[in-house]
Amino acid sequence: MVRRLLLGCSAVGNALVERVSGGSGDLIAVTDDSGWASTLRDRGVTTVEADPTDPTAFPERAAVVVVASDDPARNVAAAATARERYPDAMIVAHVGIAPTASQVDALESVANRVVDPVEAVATRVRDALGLDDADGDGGHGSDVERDHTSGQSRGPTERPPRLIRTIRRLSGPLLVVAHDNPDPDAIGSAVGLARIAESIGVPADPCYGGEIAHQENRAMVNLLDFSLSTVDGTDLEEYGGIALVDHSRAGINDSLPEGTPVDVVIDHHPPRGPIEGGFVDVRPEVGATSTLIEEYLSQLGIEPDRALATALLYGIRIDTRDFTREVSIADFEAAASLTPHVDESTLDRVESPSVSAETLRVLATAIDRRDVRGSTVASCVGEITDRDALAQAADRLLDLQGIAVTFVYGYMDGVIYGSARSRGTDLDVGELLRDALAQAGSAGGHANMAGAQVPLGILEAVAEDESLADVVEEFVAERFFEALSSPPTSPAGTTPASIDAEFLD
Ligand SMILES: [Mn+2]
Repeated sequence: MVRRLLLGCSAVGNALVERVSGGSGDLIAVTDDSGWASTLRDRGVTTVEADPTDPTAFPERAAVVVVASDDPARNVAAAATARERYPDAMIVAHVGIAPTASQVDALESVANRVVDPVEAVATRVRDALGLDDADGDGGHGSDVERDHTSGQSRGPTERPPRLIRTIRRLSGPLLVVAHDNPDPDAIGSAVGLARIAESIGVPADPCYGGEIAHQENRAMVNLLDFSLSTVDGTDLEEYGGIALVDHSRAGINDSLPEGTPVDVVIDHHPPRGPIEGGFVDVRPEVGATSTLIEEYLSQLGIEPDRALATALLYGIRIDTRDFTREVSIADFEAAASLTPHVDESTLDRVESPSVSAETLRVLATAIDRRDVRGSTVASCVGEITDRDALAQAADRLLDLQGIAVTFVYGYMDGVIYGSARSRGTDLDVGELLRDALAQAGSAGGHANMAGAQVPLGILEAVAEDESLADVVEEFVAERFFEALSSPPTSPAGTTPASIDAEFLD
C-alpha cells in the first residue's frame, strides 16, 4: 500500500488530502496545529502532533508527501526535509500564502509538483467566464496544479503574473535584446519590457545589434531620449537573465551567440523553429510586439510615460502600416489606450524628421547626375560630408519610375563610399558590389541593401587636370556596370561572416 504523508495543514492542505488520498489511503499527517490535528483525526487520518519540518516525527516510509501549511517558509523547510528523507517520493507542495519568488523557487527545486492557489483561482475564473485558453489544453486538471516544466503561457489572465514571476526569479539584471537593425516596434518593445522589469525592482537594459538605420528610427531614439546599449558592447555575464523582443531565437537575427539561454520571449512573428525560453509569449495573430507590451503594462497597472507610449504607438503604426496590414483588434485596443499618453508633436517630428542641407544636396546631385541603364541607376555625388546621406539618396532613388536597383557613391577623407539598394528584383546587390568593388576595397551586405568602401589612393593623383568627381565616377561606374552585365560569380568564398553591418548604410 502506498504510504502518504501530509506535512502541515491548511484549508488548501485539507482539500489536497482528498485529492491525493484517493481511496482508502494509508495516510499519516504531521501538524503542530491542534485545530487541524483534531479535524484530521475526526476524519480518520492518523495524525502526529509535531513540527512538520522535524524529520524525527516522520514515518519510516512515504511514497507521496503533501506539503500543505499556509506558511511558505515552513513549506520550504518541510519539503526540503521530506526530499532528504524520501529521495524517491512524489512530493506535492502548496506554496502557502504570499510566497516570495525564492520560496517558490526553493519548492520547485525539491518538489515534483508545486501548487499555487492564486493561479488556480485565476484559472477557475477564466474557465467560468469562458475565456480562451491560449494553448488550448482546456480543463486538463490544471485547476489546482501548475506544471512548472512548461514555460508556455497558458492564457490571457495568467501571462502577466507569469512574466513577473519569471523576471523576479532572475539572479541579476535583465538584458532586453531587440533584433539586429531594430525597427520602431523592436525598440519600443525593448524599452517597454525593461520598464516592466524595473517596476518590480529588477534593473533592466534595452539593447540591440547592428545599427539603428533609417533616420526616422534614429530620430525616435534621440527625440524620445532612449538610451540603448549595443549587444557587442555588453558583457552578458553581468546579467541574470535575457529577454528577446520582436524576435524569438537567440543568435538568429540578433547579435547574441546562438544557443544563448533565454528567459523571456515576447514576439509576434510566426516561429520558424523551436523556441526556448522560461516564459514564451509568441502571438502571430497580433500586428506588433508593442501591442503585447502595452497589454502587459495595462494588465499590470503600469502607466507608460510619454516617451514609452509614443514609441509603442509608433511601433504599432509602422508594423501595421497605419492599421492597414496584419492588424488585429488587439492592435486597435492597444493604440486606443496608448493615445492619451502620446506626445503628438514628438511623434510628428519622428515621422518626418528634419533633413540636413547636406542630405538634400546629395539627393539633388544624385538625381541630377544619375546614370540610368535599364532598371538600374548609379550616381556619383562627388565629395560628401555625411556618409548617411548616400544611403538615404539610394533609398529615395528607388522611388523613380522603372528603377529596381540604385547605387549612390561619393568620397570623403580619402575613401570612396557607396550605398546600393534593390527592390522587386532577383538581383543581389551585395553580390553585385562584391563583384564590382571588393578587389579595389571592401564591399558587402544583403540582397537588397549593400555598401562598399574603396580607398581613393592613386585616383587622387590621377585627377590633376580633371575633377576628382569625374575620375571617381569613371573608375566606379565602369566596374559597377561591368559587374552588372556579367553573370554573377559563384558565391563560393563569401561566407555569412562577410555580411557586415557596417556596409548596410
Ligand atoms: Mn514587429
